[in-house]
Amino acid sequence: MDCLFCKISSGDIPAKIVREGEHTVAFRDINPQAPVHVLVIPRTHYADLGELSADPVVLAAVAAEAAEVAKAEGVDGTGYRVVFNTGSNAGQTVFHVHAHVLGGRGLNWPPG
Ligand code: IU
Repeated sequence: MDCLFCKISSGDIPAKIVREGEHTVAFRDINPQAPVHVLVIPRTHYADLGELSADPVVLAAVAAEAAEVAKAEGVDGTGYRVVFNTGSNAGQTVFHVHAHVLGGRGLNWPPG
């Protein structure tokens, strides 16, 4: 399968890796929308949150890793946002599920 995030996970395409675990890889977004903008992906390919939900172990690993990234990046105290854009209305552009971890500034609500 020709998937960019699978290639980042396997190391075939370089990325600014923040943390790696058994089930997940966390790397800096190439086009950051906040001072901290890290993507957490599962190593296994799932297209979106709906597919990932069928694997509760990996789903939990992605959620736990998002929290660990926030801690490691020093934004757990001030607050951060975890976003799964899912489908076209939400603006999902890469169909290997990823959690955006955003922080380091005030984040507006509701999002655009
Ligand atoms: P989205 O939720 O599917 O819209 O998010 C995809 C993100 O992947 C987006 O924020 C891009 O900047 C980011 N990204 C990346 O970090 N590296 C890449 O090579 C590509 C996209 I293509």
